[in-house]
Amino acid sequence: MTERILITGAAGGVGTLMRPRLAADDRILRLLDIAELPAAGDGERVEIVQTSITDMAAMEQACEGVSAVVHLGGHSLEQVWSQILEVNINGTYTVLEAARRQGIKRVVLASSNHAVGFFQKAEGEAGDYLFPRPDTNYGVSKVAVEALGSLFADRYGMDVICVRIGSCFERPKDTRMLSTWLSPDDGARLFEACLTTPAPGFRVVWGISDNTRRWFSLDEARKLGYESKDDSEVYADEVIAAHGEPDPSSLAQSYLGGVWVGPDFDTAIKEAKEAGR
Ligand code: 15L
Repeated sequence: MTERILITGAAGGVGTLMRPRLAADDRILRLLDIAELPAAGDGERVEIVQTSITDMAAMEQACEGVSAVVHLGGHSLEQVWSQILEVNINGTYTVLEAARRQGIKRVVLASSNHAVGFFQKAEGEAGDYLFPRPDTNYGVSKVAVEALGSLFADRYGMDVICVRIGSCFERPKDTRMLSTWLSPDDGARLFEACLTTPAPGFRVVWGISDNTRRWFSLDEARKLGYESKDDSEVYADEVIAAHGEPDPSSLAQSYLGGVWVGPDFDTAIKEAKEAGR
């Protein structure tokens, strides 16, 4: 039987990387984004929906005939509070509620390392279910995303898996990413595990590759059946040649959230200055 998976934020960085990798013969990908998406390629089994994740009627329609949702939509970087509140927090509520109304049983939510960014690396390997310690408005939204997922799992018996993604790019871009990298192929393996593992209930797992320098636990992700096949170490020489040896005293190396814990990401103060307060 052909299944239909809805991917929100399909035009974004992770969505674009997942589009070819989550394709399967017995699957239609319904790709949703507020931005324009590339049309279906030759033989590609996709449906394109251009709408906002904050539009309940549109999301209910987008959830029709869908067996699971991979929710990647929302701002992927720090933003002013009003944007984070509307797009990331209200948007996630809307996706979950639309899914519930359409009887969808499984939702995979993109969370982030920035939900726990103020934890120091010196505190040891970051375990699964680390208590929230967000580093930014964006980080707070990811905590809220997880809380919403928990609510919908407990109250409505939905399976909701929150993936605290490290850094999902084609290749690690700096020395921090040698620790936080999730290769696109591993990302697809992890999302497949999230979609297929039997009756997970509510889970919070790290989304990273089995990097030699990784800071995060893979235990809970492995329990879902995820097996990483990649390691950022193959890029270590070229990354270090370009960026220098990692400096253990830098923000990038001492906090899980890296430079996001620093003053450049203090959005409230920036907003106040802009408003002349
Ligand atoms: C994230 O959550 C962001 O969406 C992404 O752009 C990266 O900055 C990543 O975290 C990271 O920490 O590397």
